[in-house]
Amino acid sequence: MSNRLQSTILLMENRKKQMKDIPRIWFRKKATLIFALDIDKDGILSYEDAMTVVDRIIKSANLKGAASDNIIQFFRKFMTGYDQANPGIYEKTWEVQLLEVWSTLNSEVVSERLKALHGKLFQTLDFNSDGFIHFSEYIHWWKALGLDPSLARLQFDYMDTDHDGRITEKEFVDAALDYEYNCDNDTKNRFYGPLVDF
Ligand SMILES: [Ca+2]
Ligand SMILES: [Ca+2]
Ligand SMILES: [Ca+2]
Repeated sequence: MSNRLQSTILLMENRKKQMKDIPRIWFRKKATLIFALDIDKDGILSYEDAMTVVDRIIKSANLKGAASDNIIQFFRKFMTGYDQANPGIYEKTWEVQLLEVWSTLNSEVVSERLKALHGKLFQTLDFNSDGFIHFSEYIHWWKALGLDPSLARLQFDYMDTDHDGRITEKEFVDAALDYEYNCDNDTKNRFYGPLVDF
């Protein structure tokens, strides 16, 4: 057996073992996230996918000026930043992307970055910058991901922990971080829609 083949087999076995270590619920949540954002369903979360989401939001919410610029800037910066931090990540399959995310999840840098990232996402989805995401704003994000609009209210109410009918930045970021970290099998968090099963 050639050395190259041997190391490929080793790598695949390693990967299989690593996959087994990941809690199934976490795996399902992240797979759901990737499937939702992988707009062209080619198995790879790419820059083009992200830009399609942006385009859909701008069109459906009829965003103009600063609101439209903010969302373009956010996704552009996020996708290029992610690519710089993980060179070649977009050429990798979602399974490999997931393993990489899992292996870095517990670092403090990553959790701070996730917090900041979702804070910014909140700000871009708060189209009128009044400090709250109202349901009328939220629905555009949900629809842009190609999710069933009739399920949007469930997730909105889940995030709205003080039940005042609007989402603050803290409520949004808490829900996003819960989605990243909580491995409770009964979680009701559907940040990226109904969980995929496989
Ligand atoms: Ca894709
Ligand atoms: Ca708002
Ligand atoms: Ca609230």
